[in-house]
Amino acid sequence: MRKDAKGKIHFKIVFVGPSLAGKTTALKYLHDSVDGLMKGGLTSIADPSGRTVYFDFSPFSATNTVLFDVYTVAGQRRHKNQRKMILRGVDGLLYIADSRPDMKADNIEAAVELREFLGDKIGTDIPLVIVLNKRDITEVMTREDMLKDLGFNSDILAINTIATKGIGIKQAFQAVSREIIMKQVYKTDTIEAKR
Ligand SMILES: Nc1nc2c(ncn2[C@@H]2O[C@H](COP(=O)(O)OP(=O)(O)O)[C@@H](O)[C@H]2O)c(=O)[nH]1
Ligand SMILES: [Mg+2]
Repeated sequence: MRKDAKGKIHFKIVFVGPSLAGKTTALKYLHDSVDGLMKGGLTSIADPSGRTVYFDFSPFSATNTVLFDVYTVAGQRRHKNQRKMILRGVDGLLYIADSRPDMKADNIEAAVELREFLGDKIGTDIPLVIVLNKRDITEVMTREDMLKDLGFNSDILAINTIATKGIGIKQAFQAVSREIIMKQVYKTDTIEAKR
C-alpha cells in the first residue's frame, strides 16, 4: 500500500503464473469490459508476438480515495528478476494457472518461484486468489489435481475461468480486492484485538 501526493491510497495487485496462462488477457478483460470500476489507461509492454516482456499495468479506482494498481508479470523463465521487482510491495495476488495438462510443470514452477519470493506471506499478509484458466478447453486437468500440484494452502479460494470470454475474471478480481480491503483498511482482526 502507498499513499500518493493527493492522499489517495494505492493497493498493488499482481497477476502471476506461467507464460501464456492468460494473465494479459484477464487484465485486458477487466480493463475493457468490466463496468463499475473507474479506469485509467492500460499500458502493455509486449514484444511483436504479443508476449509480455516487462509487465502490463492498469489502475482501477473503486472510490475516489482507493485505487488498485494492477500488474501482470512477464511469465517467461528469463524474466525472473523483473518478476521479483514487480512483486515488491504487492498487496494481493492473482495466480493464473493454465488448465492444459501439458502446462502442469510450468504451473508448478511458477508457484514454487512465488513461494521463493514471498514465502509464508502468501495467503496470509498477502491475500491470494487462485485462477484456474482455460476451462473451455476439452482436455483440462481436474481442479483437485491442479490445486494439489500448486501446493498453496487448501483454504485459499480457487475460481475456474475462461479469460478469453471473461468468465470468472471479475469474480476473482473482486475476491482479492475485498480481501485486501478487509485486511488493510478495516483491519478487522486488529479491531477485535483492541476490544
Ligand atoms: N482457450 C483459451 N485460451 C485462452 C484463455 N485465456 C487466454 N487464452 C489464450 O492464451 C494465449 C496467452 O494469453 P496471454 O494473456 O497473452 O498470456 P500471459 O502470457 O499469461 O499474459 C493467448 O492466445 C490467449 O488468447 C482461455 O480462457 N481459453
Ligand atoms: Mg502477458
